[in-house]
Parts: sequence; C-alpha cells; structure tokens
Amino acid sequence: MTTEKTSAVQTDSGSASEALPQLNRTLHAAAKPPVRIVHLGLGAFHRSHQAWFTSHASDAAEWGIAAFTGRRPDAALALAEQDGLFTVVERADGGDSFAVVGSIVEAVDGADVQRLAELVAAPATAIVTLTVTEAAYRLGADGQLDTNASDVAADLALLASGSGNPSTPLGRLVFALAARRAAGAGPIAVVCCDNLANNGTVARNAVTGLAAAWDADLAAWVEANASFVSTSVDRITPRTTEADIAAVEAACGYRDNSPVVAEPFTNWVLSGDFPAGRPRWEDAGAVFVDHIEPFENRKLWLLNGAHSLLAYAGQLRGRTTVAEALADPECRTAVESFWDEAEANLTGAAASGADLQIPAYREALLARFSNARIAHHLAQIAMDGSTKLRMRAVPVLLAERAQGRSGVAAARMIAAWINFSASAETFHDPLAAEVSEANKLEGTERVRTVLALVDPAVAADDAVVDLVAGLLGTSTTGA
Ligand code: CS2
Repeated sequence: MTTEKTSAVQTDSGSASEALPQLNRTLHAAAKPPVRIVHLGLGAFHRSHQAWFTSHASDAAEWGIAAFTGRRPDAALALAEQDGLFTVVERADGGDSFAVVGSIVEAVDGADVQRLAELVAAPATAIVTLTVTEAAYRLGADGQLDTNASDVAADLALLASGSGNPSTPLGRLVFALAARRAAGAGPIAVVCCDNLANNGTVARNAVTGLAAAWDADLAAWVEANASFVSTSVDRITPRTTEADIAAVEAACGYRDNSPVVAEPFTNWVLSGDFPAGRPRWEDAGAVFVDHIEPFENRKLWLLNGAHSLLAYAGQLRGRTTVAEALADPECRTAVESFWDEAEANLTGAAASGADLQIPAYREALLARFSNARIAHHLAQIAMDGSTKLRMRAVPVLLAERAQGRSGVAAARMIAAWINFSASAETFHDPLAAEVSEANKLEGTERVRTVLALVDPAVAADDAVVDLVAGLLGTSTTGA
C-alpha cells in the first residue's frame, strides 16, 4: 500500500513547529511505483481523486503517476520537495482523518514539454489522465474545437514550425503523442477527468482536431491508437489553506507544504478501453459502465448545476461558501426547483434504464453541501461560467423546452450568471471580454447577445430571451 492512515482526530489549529521533519519517502518508507500514468493538470483535485484512487488500488505498487502542472510550476516544485508525497485530509462533519498518498512519483513543471514527450513515448506508459479545466478544451459555442482561439492558433503555429514548445495542455499532449507514435510505443488510453458531458468524445475531438490541423498522419495514428475514456469524477476539494497545513503538522508531526483537503465522499464512473492496461481502480470504489451518459448528467446537472447556481445567486446575495449559500432559503429553493427540472429529464427515456437513485442522490448532495467544515468558496466555483453553464444549465433548459415547459429554474441560473458577470469584482471567464462588451447593451438585446456566447440555440429562442430578461433582478439573481 502506498497510503498510511493515522487515526481520526478532531482538528485543532496547533502551532507550526519549525523543527518538524518534512514529509518524504524515507520518512514514510513509501515505495516508489514505476511511472505508468502521465497526468496533465497537477492540482488539488487530481491529488484528492485520481491519485487517491490509484494509491488505493490493490496493484498500486505497479502504478506510479508523473504529474505535470498547467500554467505555473509552483505545485510541481512544492510536491517534488517531498518526493511527490502529500497528505489527504479527509474532512467529515465529525473531524479530520489524514492519509499519505504516494502514487505521484514525479511532479513536473508543465513547461517541460520534452519530459512530457519522453514519458508519453515510453512503452511502460499506459494512460494519460487529464484535469485541465473545462475551458481548456477550447470548444466554441458550437461544440467544436475553436482553432481560431489565440492560444490554439499559437500552438498550431509552433507545432508546424517545430520552433518551440506548445503552451496549451492539449497542444502539449498532441506533441507528446507524436513522440509516442515516433517511438512505436503502441496504443494508449487518454482519460478525461474534467466536468464535461461526453468528456471522452470532447477530448477526442480536441486532440484529433489539433493533430489534424498539424499533421494528418498523426491524426490518423491518434484515431487508431488512442482510446478516449469518458468518466464522471466527483470529490469536493476546496483550496488548501494555511490552517490546513497547520492542522496536518499538529496531527501528523511532519511538515507537508502541499496537503489536500477533501470530503469523505468519492465517486468515479468510467467507460472505455484501456489498451495498455490500468490499475484496479475498482478496488477503491471506481465503477466501470457501458453507458456513462446518465451518470454524467446526474452529476453535472445535480451537483455541478447546483454549485453554479449557488455560486452566482449566493454571491449576489452576499454568501461566500457553498454551505452558507445553501443555508439561505432563497438559494435553497432555487436549487430544489432546478433539481426538479433536472430530475424530470434524468429519469426519462434518456436514462436508458440505469438506476440513478435520484432521491437518495439529492439527499446526499444536501448533506455534502451542508458540510460546514469544508469551506468551499463560491468564487472558486464561479470561474469559467460560460463554459460550465453549457454543461450545467443549457441541457436542462433545452430539455424542459422540448417537453413544452418553461425551464425557469435553469434559466434562473443563467440570469444569475449574467448579473454576476456585470457586477462581480473579479469575473474570470474565457469569454470575459466578449461578455463585458455584451453587457454594455441593454434589455433583451443585452440578454440575447450574452446568451449567444453560451449557446446559440438558446439565444435564438425568443421565449427564453424574454424569460431570462424577466428573471434579472429577482431575489436570487441580484439587481
Ligand atoms: C465545482 C466542481 O468548481 C466547480 O465548478 O462544481 O469542481 C465540483 O466541486 C466537483 O466537480 C465535485 O466533484
């Protein structure tokens, strides 16, 4: 096993001692499994989820992860100092428990594209996992790869000229897959772990789209050799704070500069092939299914949809965390109404007979969101709304309209986002400039223009435009 568990303790914020040893593999006698998984997007969620599952597989000793950061090297530098080890602080209502996870054996600055290519080209590497954010797939409102996006275009120019390293995660992956092809290292699985509907297909379209724009032969090789696995991932993981670092020191007696805090709940549903093998993630509770869509939609609509609604409505109403927002009756009612709409479309024919146990799932979500010991900041969830709403609000809204209903609860999420976009101190979004321009317009013209940035079909429906316009300024959407 690459994890070790200390007994559950109630957190007290104990004082940091300079004399404490830093977490490392000698101190923890942790084995170092060989690299067989390459990860792009080394952040807290990767560590609390895929790295945690890998360390809990019965064959964990055979599966090491080389994890690459995205834009900044910081997370890799901090983790490399402690041989890739980190503590998962499992934060339940009743207290914290602490476990060291040892599955990450190499933590690398994402800018080191040569090392990425070397590892992806190694025959022992069987899997590439991705947590690069929803927005990084650079899908336009039409769902296709936007080759005109400035960073995609810049990467394509670099790839074509062979004169530098790509800077987007998918540009880097395509570069590394070219190295695997050149090395004759054979098939590989690409496992998308971002919160997108059909995320395997999205990853396939983005990767083959980029590859095709660079080199048609590479695109054909990717089609024939890369399996794109779809997954639904779930574990609430707020940002780590200084108080969390102090809690680990007090409870564990070592210094860990990169602990990760997560709720006890974990879920991972996967669908697809692993042509070069995979860890026994099922030992840690992962579920492999033939048809993933109903599970994806359940999670994206019920959990992530409620998160986005709370993020915008909650912040407009002065709330800071998920637990605080849910405790606000106006927000809670908005969430329940949205869940009713989502549920009506989850339990229909589209669910293909999967037993989704929606009432129990909703109950569990209320309990998970109410865990006040997890300070899950709404500002963190509010980022990249134009991309997230396409997955979280739009499908429910369109499904409701197709059934002849208004979709008012899903529309309320979008209305709250629109008002948030115009009033937030920080509005972080890949389309921030376009949204800001659209917000200079007035009335239904403004609403239609902003909606078109999220989804052209929604913007083309006059009734939806009127509905959203009418919702601006109501109690959960701010003034
Ligand atoms: C959240 C997710 O930030 C967000 O958009 O909705 O990160 C959410 O916490 C995870 O998907 C939970 O598994």
